[in-house]
Parts: sequence; structure tokens; C-alpha cells
Amino acid sequence: MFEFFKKKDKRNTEQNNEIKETDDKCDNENSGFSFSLDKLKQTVANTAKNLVQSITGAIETKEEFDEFALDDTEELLIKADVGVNTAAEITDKLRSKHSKIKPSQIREFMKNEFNKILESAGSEKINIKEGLNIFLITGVNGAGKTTLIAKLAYQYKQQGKKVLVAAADTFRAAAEEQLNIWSERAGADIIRKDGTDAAAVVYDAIKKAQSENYDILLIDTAGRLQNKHNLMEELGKITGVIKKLAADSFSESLLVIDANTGQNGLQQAKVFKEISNLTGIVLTKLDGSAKGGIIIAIAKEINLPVKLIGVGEKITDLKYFNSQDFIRALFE
Ligand SMILES: Nc1nc2c(ncn2[C@@H]2O[C@H](COP(=O)(O)OP(=O)(O)OP(=O)(O)O)[C@@H](O)[C@H]2O)c(=O)[nH]1
Ligand SMILES: [Mg+2]
Repeated sequence: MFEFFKKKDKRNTEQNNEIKETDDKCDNENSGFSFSLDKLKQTVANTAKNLVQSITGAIETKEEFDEFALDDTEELLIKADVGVNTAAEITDKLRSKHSKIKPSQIREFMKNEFNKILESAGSEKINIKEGLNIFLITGVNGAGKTTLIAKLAYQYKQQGKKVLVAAADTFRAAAEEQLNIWSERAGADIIRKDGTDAAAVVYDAIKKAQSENYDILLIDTAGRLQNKHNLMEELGKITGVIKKLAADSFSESLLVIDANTGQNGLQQAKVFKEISNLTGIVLTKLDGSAKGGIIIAIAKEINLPVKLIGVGEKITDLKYFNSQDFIRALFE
């Protein structure tokens, strides 16, 4: 067990070094939260292969939607990570006797279905207003929470905002150190308190943010899902403190999901939604992933919008998610 943590801490130290080297290479063309359609296309190329090309390639040439073609469609949708229920629902629409859709129209049909699903999941805009904005960042181990905080801190600092980071991952000593290095690089201030519980760190951070007029407070949390009871208790306490001290400033409760975890990500979203009043999802490591279909599953089955995507390890590799651009990048 201790070996595991030692290994993980060593991994984090290595990560810090890597970050130091790579984030010097910030390319201005790619800075800020926005993303060109071409770059998005490159990022989702593997997802497009898995979710669009493989399905259209197999189905388009069939004569009609008989049971074989319908089964194939459903299986391919499941393989592309849109979720079992979503795949069944989409296939049922094709099976319906009112459906006049021909296999040759599968591409247009999927495009419309995905569009409708993403639109129904709510606004993708990050909620930012005048005054203090608190972001609570949750997710399982290694999903990319600390990296996300660094990226957010950097972007908001670039916009001239006053940014404070709270190291409420008190579970692992190296986690605070990792956050410290990241925050320094982003130019943000950090609140850390060795040997206390996470809620106490959050309490101090909110007090400081309020009295010193910060614009943004980013709260990093521990990612232990192994013990759901502890996690619920800790996150419950943290959200309790935020609501008590600064309910009006609680702008975003974001769950970080690693795109490569596929259907596991859906389970994570279900558990965390119960605990921490989620307002949206951040999908990290979309770069190179073939499992971006999870965005459809999350929208349909958890009813939460993806708000941001992680597209690499550099500090500028965090982009707004826009479902219309996502659909265009997949289908055009
Ligand atoms: N390629 C890629 N790597 C990423 C992205 N976001 C994070 N990572 C990498 O994922 C690894 C884990 O990131 P962390 O930010 O430490 O994850 P965490 O959720 O804070 O992990 P714990 O604190 O252990 O729970 C690091 O090596 C990051 O560089 C991304 O968008 N793309
Ligand atoms: Mg972390």
C-alpha cells in the first residue's frame, strides 16, 4: 500500500518536472480558452473514427434497417462509448415503424441525434460574475484535477483576475507540493495548511478570498473513490462550508473525468452528482482519445454539460467546450 503511494508521489514529482519543461512552450496562437475548428478536429480525430466513420462505414451501404443492421448499429454505438441506454434509444428510433430513415442517411441521423442530446444537457458556459467566484474541482485519482486548477489559474491570471488556489487535497503530501509548483507558475496565490482537514483549508481560503477581494477561488480536492463514504463525508463538509460562508459565490462545481476511462466516467459522474451539486464536467485527456463518445453519454444519462476540455499537458491546453463545434469537428 505504501509502495503504491510512494510510486504515485514519485510520479507526481516527475510530472512537476515535466510540467516545468513543457509549459515554457506556450504558443501564443493557442493561448486562451478558445480553440480553432482545425485544432479541435485534430484533437477529436480518433473519436471521429470510432464514433462516426466506423458506424457510417459499416451501415451506409446496407439496403435497409433490418434486425441485423439495427443490431450492428447498436453494438457500434456502444463500442463508441455513447452509453448502453443511449445506444438502445437511438436504435429504437430507427426501429420504429414511423422511421423512414434509410441506412444511407445514418450520418445525418446521428448528427441530429447527437446535437439534440448535447443541447438538452444545459449551458456549456462557465458561470463567472463580478466579485468572488468559487470553483470546486472534484474527480477520481489521476483524472487531472490539479492540472486543471493550474490551467484555470493561468488563464484567469492572464485575464488580469486575482486568483487564489486552495490545497484541499490534504490526503497526500505530494499533492500540495504539486499544486504549489503549479500555482507559482500560473502566478496565483495558494492557501495550504499542513495537518488539518480539507474543510478547514476551504474555510480559511474563503475568508482570505473575501477579505482580500479575490475574483477566483479554485478548490483542489482529493480523488479517493475507493471509499465512497469518506469521500461523501469530506465533499459534504466542503460544500457545506462554501454554502455557509459564500453561497452566492459558488459559481461552478466541476467534475473532472479522464476521457480515456470511457464508461467508467459515467459511473463516476453518477456518484459525484449525488455528492457535490455538480454544475458541469471537464473532460481531460481528449487529445488522442478515441473515447470522446462519453460526452454524449454524460449529456444523455447524467444530464450535465461538458464545459471545458483538456487537450494536452501544457498550461494553455484547456479549452471551452462548444457542442456545435464538437459536432462539426466530428462530422465534417
Ligand atoms: N494528455 C493530457 N494529459 C493530461 C491532461 N490533463 C492532465 N493530464 C495529465 O494527467 C496526469 C494526472 O494529472 P493530475 O492533475 O495530477 O491529476 P489529479 O486528478 O490531480 O490526481 P490526484 O491528485 O492523484 O487525484 C498528469 O500527468 C497530467 O499531466 C490533458 O488534458 N491531456
Ligand atoms: Mg491532484
